Amino acid sequence: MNVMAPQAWMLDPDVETLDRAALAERQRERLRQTLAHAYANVPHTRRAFDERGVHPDDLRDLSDLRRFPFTVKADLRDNYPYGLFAVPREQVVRVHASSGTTGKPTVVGYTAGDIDRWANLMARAMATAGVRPGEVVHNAYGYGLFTGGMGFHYGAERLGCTVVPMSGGNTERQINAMLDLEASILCATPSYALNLAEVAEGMGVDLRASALRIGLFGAEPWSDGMRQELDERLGIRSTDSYGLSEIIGPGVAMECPERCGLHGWEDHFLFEVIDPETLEPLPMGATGELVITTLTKEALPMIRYRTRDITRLDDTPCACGRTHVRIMRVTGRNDDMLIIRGVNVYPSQIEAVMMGFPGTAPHYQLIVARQGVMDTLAVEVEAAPDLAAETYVETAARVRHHIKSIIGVTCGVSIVPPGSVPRSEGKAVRVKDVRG
Ligand code: DLL
Repeated sequence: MNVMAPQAWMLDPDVETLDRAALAERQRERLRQTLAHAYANVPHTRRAFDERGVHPDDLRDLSDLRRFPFTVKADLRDNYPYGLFAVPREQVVRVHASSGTTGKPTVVGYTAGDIDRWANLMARAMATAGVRPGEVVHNAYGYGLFTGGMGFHYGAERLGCTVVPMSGGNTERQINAMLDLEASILCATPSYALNLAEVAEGMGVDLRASALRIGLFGAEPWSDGMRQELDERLGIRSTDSYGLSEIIGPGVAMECPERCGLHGWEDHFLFEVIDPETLEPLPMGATGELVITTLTKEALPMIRYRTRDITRLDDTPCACGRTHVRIMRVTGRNDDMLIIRGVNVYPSQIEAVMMGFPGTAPHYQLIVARQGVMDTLAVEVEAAPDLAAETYVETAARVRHHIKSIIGVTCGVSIVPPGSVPRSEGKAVRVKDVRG
């Protein structure tokens, strides 16, 4: 095999380029410790293992993990708020929570050691995207219970950057801060980054001429078309960042400048892809649901957490020299999937085909309704500022035909005037469900 020499600057070169056999050995050791820790300290886990007839000592090889039970979001909800913590609450120095769309939020916790490891991982991830010590990082991820703000904040500080802790909202003020403080790095959801680009243009500010050079975007699905749009309008190179609160927050996986998938940090997490129907692990490269086991978490170890995110893994060498497996861009979640007249559709697929369509702007919303027993989909997409109102109907017909020919789904399309689709300040709400 042609082993590539490390070419990129790395924060932890020894770990980031560890050969895959050594990485697996490290995972095996840490997995055994994690299983023992969870079994000894989390009653839910002990019960789940006992019911399945497995014990942490049964894990001899990484492949034995498939015998252990999954953890799902409902387990967190049923044990709300602290029931899955593996350490006394007094040792938990921080909690975050994810809002979820229904019912109670899920609460996640960190020991001081967890926070320290998270900061290191975030620093590594940010360096992977190309951020260097000494840069000014404008952090527009929301601060608070959401993990995005504080995750990137701690990582940037650990890397040796100057952090501007903006959070979301107050968009004009953000533009001025970006210019005055000479930010070279922007951290935000892609939908909020687009909002920033638009507001800057409205203020007559050309961010392409500013110090900005890299965007660290994530927390929601986004298409390559959206990436191109952001790169051009902000004059940056944007990278994708993936994570989820239940596992740690951001910092689970990060794209390097090669932009061919996100390096998942295998010294801290173990990744599997399963068939969501049979729940059996799939071979490397197959598309399915991502399942993650934490290997170093103290407060909230997670065993085989079903993320619901659809993706595939790639363990072939990356030109950057990192050996950690790549998680391909997450295009959607099992539970976001719409079934329209028998065709499975993810909102991000619609974005991918509409982005850059002549006469339209990159702002859209999907409306799911019900007609009899069938779900119906309507797409509202904004007109480009220079599109004449008389041509809205004709443009809508062209968009409808384009979606039908590429995705195979029939949907109503309407072109709406510029500015009428709500703008995002964090994670965009793409789907309006009026099924009742
Ligand atoms: O969104 C953590 C995060 C913050 C990641 C900032 C990246 C940047 P949650 O709020 O728990 O945590 O939402 C997690 O968001 O299961 C995915 O469905 C989705 N998601 C996160 N990153 C991406 C991404 C944070 N890069 C859920 N692409 C996950 C697509 C993503 N979906």
